[in-house]
Amino acid sequence: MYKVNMNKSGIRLTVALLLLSIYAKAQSPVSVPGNVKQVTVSGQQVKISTDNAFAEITVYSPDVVRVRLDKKPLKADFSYAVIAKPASSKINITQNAQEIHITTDSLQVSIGKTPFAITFLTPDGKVINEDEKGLTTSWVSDQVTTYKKLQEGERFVGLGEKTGNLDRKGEAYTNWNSDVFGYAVNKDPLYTTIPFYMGIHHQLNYGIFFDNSFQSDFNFGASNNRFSSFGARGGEMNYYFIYHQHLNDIIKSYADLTGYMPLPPLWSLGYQQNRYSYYPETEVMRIAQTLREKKVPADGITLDIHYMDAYKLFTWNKDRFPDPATMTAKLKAMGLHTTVIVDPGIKVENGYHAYESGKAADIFIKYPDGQYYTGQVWPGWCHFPDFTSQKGRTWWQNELKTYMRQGVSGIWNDMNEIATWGQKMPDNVLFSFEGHPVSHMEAHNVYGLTMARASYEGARAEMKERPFVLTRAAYAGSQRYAALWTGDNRAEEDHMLLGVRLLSSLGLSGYAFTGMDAGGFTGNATVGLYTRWMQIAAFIPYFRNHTQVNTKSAEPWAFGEESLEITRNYINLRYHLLPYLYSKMYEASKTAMPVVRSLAIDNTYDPLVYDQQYQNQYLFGDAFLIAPFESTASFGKIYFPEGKWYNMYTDAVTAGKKEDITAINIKTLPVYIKGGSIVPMQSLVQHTGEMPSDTLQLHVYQGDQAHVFTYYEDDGSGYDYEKGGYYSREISYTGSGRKLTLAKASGNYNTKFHYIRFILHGFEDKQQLTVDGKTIGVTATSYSFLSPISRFDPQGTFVPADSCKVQQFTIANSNQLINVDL
Ligand code: NBV
Repeated sequence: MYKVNMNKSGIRLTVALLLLSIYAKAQSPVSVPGNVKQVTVSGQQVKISTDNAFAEITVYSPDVVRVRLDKKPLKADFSYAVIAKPASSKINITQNAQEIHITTDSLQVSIGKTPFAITFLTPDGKVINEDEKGLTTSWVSDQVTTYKKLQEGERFVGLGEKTGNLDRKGEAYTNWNSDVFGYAVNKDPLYTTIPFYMGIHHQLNYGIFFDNSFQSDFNFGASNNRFSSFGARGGEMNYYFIYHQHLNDIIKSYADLTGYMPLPPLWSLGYQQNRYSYYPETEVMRIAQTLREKKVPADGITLDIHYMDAYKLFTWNKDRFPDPATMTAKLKAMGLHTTVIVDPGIKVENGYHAYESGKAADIFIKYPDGQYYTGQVWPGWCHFPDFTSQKGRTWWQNELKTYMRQGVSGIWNDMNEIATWGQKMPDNVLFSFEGHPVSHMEAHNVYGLTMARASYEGARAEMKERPFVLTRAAYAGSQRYAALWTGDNRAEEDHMLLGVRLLSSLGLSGYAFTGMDAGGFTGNATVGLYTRWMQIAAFIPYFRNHTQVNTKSAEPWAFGEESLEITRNYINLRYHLLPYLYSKMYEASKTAMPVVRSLAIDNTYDPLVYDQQYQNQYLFGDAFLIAPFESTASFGKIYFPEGKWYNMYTDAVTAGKKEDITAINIKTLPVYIKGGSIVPMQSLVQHTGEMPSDTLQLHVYQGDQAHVFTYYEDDGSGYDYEKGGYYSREISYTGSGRKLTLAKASGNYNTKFHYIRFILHGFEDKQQLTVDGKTIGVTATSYSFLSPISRFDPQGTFVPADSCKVQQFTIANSNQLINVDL
């Protein structure tokens, strides 16, 4: 206790200041949490009340900590994105007058008490991420934002399908799923909301997933040098902080929270032919036959809105498609799967069965006064199913049945932002949110996710095989249900390159099964652009060619013979690569490692990877370095990150950490293969239902670094793999140790490959080598990834494609441990 000595005027001054501060506080349009008043620790959770807020800090795992904060007591927990629960972890929580301290095996959290502010630190005390002092988290009306100190040299990657650079430093973004027909290359927002990004500074990496479905805003030091921030126009501050040393582990932790993609059916990794729209049936069959006649391998044909009767969902236009079941069966017999587009708008029309059954089941979204919301889209005035209720999803499944029974294999969810002719949908429309009604403001960004969920769960329940589900709108977690494509791009060179960056950012944000409209949706591609785009798309998981109504034909044969030959070459290569791609998709379904893999994942601290002249480069899986350039470029500058890189066509080697200029021609996309890589390939097939030869070609690239490739195979269509019906084996290469080991195969599926042909790149010439202690003869031959392109050589002579000098040998596949001394 101490005594305060104050005269009267002093007391008056103090009172005046106090009143002023109370007044100022009452008047401030910005409120902050203030000082910590009460702390309750229970298990892995700390509950805190401050002067103006309520907080909850929960340890989800040693590397993941969740922060919730609101002006009101926190509501019951609910999320469409997060499926994880906190895992019991070894932690220690202490507190003193200044701070509350949480320690896990991987990180420390320090929560300052005066005022409330959070700092995340490494176990040895380095600051990974901290609230910007003085700003921390604050509210302006209902809008809540958390401000983080901008660290020196900090970079930001991720945030899903966002335009701009790979490094998002200096940019700001908004999340509000939007229908953006023919969007500009710098447009924001686009169709999806994936509020997850990673920060990189001082060799430290962290992830922040801000799980709030209201319209949200991110600022990565855009026109400010003080903070990065994330906030939303309603709801609570609710974010997950993830810390790992490597980006791939951060992405995996994010997927542990929000889920992994299901293993897609093999056919969906084949080439898929789209157009807005193929009709009538004879046209669909003509396309199918031409694919086969022209020997363009393909696995899918997609029907856009004109298959319906007056755009009414769950109907067929009987003049155009008199017998859909027979047509899908004929297509299937040709090795082609049918995907149909579905839009959420259900036409308001008495007697139309989906309208009537929707009303009877009471599944359409309503205004607060109980009247159905009516918005305009393709069929005219429509009601929209509420996919945020089980009732709505069950109704959808019931309607979807018709398609499944008619032999449809894929469901393409379009316009699910919700798009209502580009108009703003009213904020006061209500959604169930699984029985806790919310307004459109909170439901908008998850509508696409819930529709994708309804389609996936509905189709899966009605089919024996795995469905292919595609979505345009999405929220974090949509990867559990659907592949995603980047909507209505333009047939322009910069759009092709933007598309690559969108997919690479989606990959950094836990979305591995992605694609774009190769060739461009709006407008007409030049021959060069189309050809280059199809080459790139051959190295993208969802390989789709699509174009807008009233544009020129855009099938591979529509751009002349030379383009056809080049495009076919790359589609062929894609089919050769299916064992590699399927293994990588399997890996993505288990680890969330993207297949369009940003160079930032493996070379996080290499500044050149973020350089704008190299930021379009990516790895396809872990082996192929793709360098996309405009079709008009005759020279290109490429950055080779650390490692040893083989030109895919010639095997010429470039050392890593090097910038290089290369001549480019339209016949070949610049592709390089990393030393140490293992690439399983198969013989050419016209579709995935066709049996390749029984020899697996195993390409091995000499390199100094050790590498493990997990080979994965199953029936490609059903769910037996979940019960052991798969064939998997680890193939390890020791790098400088020069040993290659194929582990004993696991699973009880019989591989279709009875022989393995080893194709060795970059190894010294040997006539023989040792396999399992026995000597085996090796043949020096040449190998070419593409077939020769001949007809268009100016002299009219046959020009063989570049070929690699390789060494080959073949052995019977024993499925037992195989040791090769290279
Ligand atoms: O259904 C028509 C199109 C579709 O082809 C496209 O892929 C979607 O992104 N859809 C949008 C409706 C509006 C097109 C102007």
